Amino acid sequence: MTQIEKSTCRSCAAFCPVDVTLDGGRVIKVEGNHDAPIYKGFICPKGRALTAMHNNPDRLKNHLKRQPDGSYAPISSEQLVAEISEKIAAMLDRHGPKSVAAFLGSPGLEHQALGPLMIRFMDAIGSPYLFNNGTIDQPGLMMAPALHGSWAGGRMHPDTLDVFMIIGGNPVISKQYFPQHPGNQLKNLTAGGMKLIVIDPRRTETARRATVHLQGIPGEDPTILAGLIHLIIAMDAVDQEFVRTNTRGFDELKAAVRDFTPAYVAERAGINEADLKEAARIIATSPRGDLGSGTGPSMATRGTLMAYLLYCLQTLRGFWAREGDAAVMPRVLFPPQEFKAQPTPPYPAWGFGAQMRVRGLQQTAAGMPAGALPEEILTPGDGQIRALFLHSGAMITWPQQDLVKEALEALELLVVHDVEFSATARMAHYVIATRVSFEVPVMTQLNEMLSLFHPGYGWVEPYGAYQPALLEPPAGSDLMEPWQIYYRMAQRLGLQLKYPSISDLLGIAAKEAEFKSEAPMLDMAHEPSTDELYEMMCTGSAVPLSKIKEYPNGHLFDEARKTVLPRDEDCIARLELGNETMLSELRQVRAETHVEQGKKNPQFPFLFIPRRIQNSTNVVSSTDRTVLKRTYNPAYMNPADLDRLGLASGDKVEIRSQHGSIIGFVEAESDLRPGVLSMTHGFGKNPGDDYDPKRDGANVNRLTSWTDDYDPYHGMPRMGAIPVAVTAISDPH
Ligand SMILES: Nc1nc2c(c(=O)[nH]1)N[C@H]1C(S)=C(S)[C@@H](COP(=O)(O)OP(=O)(O)OC[C@H]3O[C@@H](n4cnc5c(=O)[nH]c(N)nc54)[C@H](O)[C@@H]3O)O[C@H]1N2
Ligand SMILES: Nc1nc2c(c(=O)[nH]1)N[C@H]1C(S)=C(S)[C@@H](COP(=O)(O)OP(=O)(O)OC[C@H]3O[C@@H](n4cnc5c(=O)[nH]c(N)nc54)[C@H](O)[C@@H]3O)O[C@H]1N2
Ligand code: SF4
Ligand SMILES: [Mo]
Repeated sequence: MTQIEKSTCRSCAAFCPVDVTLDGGRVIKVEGNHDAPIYKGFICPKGRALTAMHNNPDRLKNHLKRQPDGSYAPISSEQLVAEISEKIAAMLDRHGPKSVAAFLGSPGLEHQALGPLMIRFMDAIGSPYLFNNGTIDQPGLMMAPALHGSWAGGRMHPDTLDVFMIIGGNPVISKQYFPQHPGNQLKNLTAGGMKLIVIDPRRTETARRATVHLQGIPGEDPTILAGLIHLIIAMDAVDQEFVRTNTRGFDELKAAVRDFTPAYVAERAGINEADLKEAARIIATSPRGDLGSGTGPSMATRGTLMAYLLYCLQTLRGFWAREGDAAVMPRVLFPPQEFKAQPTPPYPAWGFGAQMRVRGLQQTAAGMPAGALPEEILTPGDGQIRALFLHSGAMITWPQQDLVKEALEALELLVVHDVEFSATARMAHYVIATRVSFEVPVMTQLNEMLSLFHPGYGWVEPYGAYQPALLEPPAGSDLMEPWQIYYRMAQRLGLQLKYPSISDLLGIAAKEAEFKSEAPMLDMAHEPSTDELYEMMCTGSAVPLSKIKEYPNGHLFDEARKTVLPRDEDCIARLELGNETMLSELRQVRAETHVEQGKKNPQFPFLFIPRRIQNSTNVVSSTDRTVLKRTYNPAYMNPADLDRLGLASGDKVEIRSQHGSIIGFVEAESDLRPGVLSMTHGFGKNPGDDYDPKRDGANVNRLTSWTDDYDPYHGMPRMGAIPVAVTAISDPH
């Protein structure tokens, strides 16, 4: 007997509603849910691949423990918890709380109780070493509001925009911005008159819809943004009233962009001056707009400056929601919040919280610097990290794979949770086998939280959804949900945990304060269910979780809608246009030559840039492989460059940076700017493992280094605009 149940795909943060066809407890089909609001039934191939995920023959059904000879043997849940707890207790005793670290990667999306329990556990042992992907992703977007301040009224509603500009993001593929069926949303918005400006070295799926596409040199994003700000000021298009009432530092900003003339910017960034002016004209003449950014410019270094300038440009045009506007992203599963047409003042971006021993890095508004983690593990002495709870595909997704391997090997205890024996799981002392999507209840709170830190996530409208777990894990399996390790360790160590709360996941002082309430204590005698934890996490939410549960298709909750209120009479907060650290970095940009910034030289004549692909999210799992078009990640290059090198699509090449090299297969892509090589991450294997580049693809993180041009505050290294050389490899046949 087949039945159709409602659920949500968690394979990326778009959280598409799905119809799951079950046959006797087995998933046989996953389709888009056409009864759900906003999404129009959309799912991508990864959503359909959830069938394969649930029937994955390689799935881990038992926890694993590494044996002295390096092999792995099954271990029961009880034994696993006992052994890990014992080791942690001894370590805390001997080396103190800083010896234990935890890292939360994207699997936190699939397991929403994981992050909150992890925070509470780390809190209880007193370790500040709680890391997440934020500092190898788009940390600038968390630093910028700290440096500039943010707008308590939120952004303008997409349906009301005259212009949307995206710099180095590709929503059609990534769903970052317009997450609910982005292709369709962008089509409708542009058909309705919204102008789209795209800044990207590649003519992307998104750029095809653009009115203006600036196909600039990778890494020149601060230059282009400074040029746009220069033009907006020169065109007298600054929203004077808005700037007078709400900002300070205009004159400093104006002076800092003075020499970013259109001619200079066009020449340096490799774009057409007329196109730059047209982009500025559209922004200048649009009454309503919004500006977004993606991973491209973030990875090209200077991501914080890029994000800061983007905020400044947005503020100069007054592109923030005004009194009386419908507030976007009103709270649904968080306590209600008022939106006001006034600034939220800047707050510290760095200079607070835990200090690391590596390269002077410290806690920031974007979280603890993940960039210091491997070295912190490898540096002997007081404060050395000896145990790591790792919830990510670090062996593939972290920069400088060889150093990551060395660091993970140096740990006394590495605990990884996974659904298969992945590259990262292969490094662990203990692998916690866990439930997969439909075996876990799902709700929309985490994505709502993401929208507080990154405007490209969450729901513009008050959408909320919850669906229960649909399935039991396979018979005979012994699994844990990843949060359970923290609860059970706490039990064994006699620690009292507080109620789980997701809001301090990123450890950001100012944002945290917003939600800080007296957290009650968890019952440490009776382990809660995941559903009970969700209830706790939603305490005081604008819409009670019980109400959300009445709508299996998800729902727009009109009662959660908010209108932007007038400015408080006593509000004196101002947005900062003249942050001295940012403007001095901008002056430094202006003082250098483009060649210095890109570090391009005759030995490394191409710039390597990141991109994402539709059919996998970050690490390519065996489930993703069922929908991948190719088994490897092609090295896309402009056909003219291939001609010059005497290469044709499919040819095998060595791609070399100053840090390492990979084997790739080139592919002609005329949409790519000449001089640029574009390749996705997530592929490859561990050093030393049986490896075939055509079958497994290449780990592009062998081209990166943690210390290459790293941000002095959050530590994110260069992961894009990497100078590389490309040379043909002729295989003997
Ligand atoms: N299908 C799919 N969706 C995903 C993911 C995935 O792996 N697959 N990953 C998820 C994650 S973790 C994230 S963070 C988001 C990211 O979301 P996005 O940032 O939108 O991701 P990309 O699609 O890689 O878009 C980055 C764009 O930047 C361009 N670019 C590269 N270098 C530069 C540069 O120096 N300057 C400029 N201006 N542009 C540049 C690239 O050509 C590319 O088009 O996507 C999420 N969604
Ligand atoms: N060179 C380069 N490196 C990058 C990026 C880039 O663009 N270029 N992007 C960066 C960005 S933006 C991000 S966010 C990070 C992402 O980095 P990660 O967070 O590491 O990426 P994911 O692929 O989402 O993580 C999936 C990993 O978790 C394992 N896993 C563990 N538990 C579960 C589970 O319960 N369910 C599932 N489905 N899998 C589980 C999977 O086997 C896989 O190894 O990578 C970063 N690294
Ligand atoms: S876009 Fe694809 S992977 Fe992301 S939630 Fe939707 S169906 Fe899942
Ligand atoms: Mo990401």
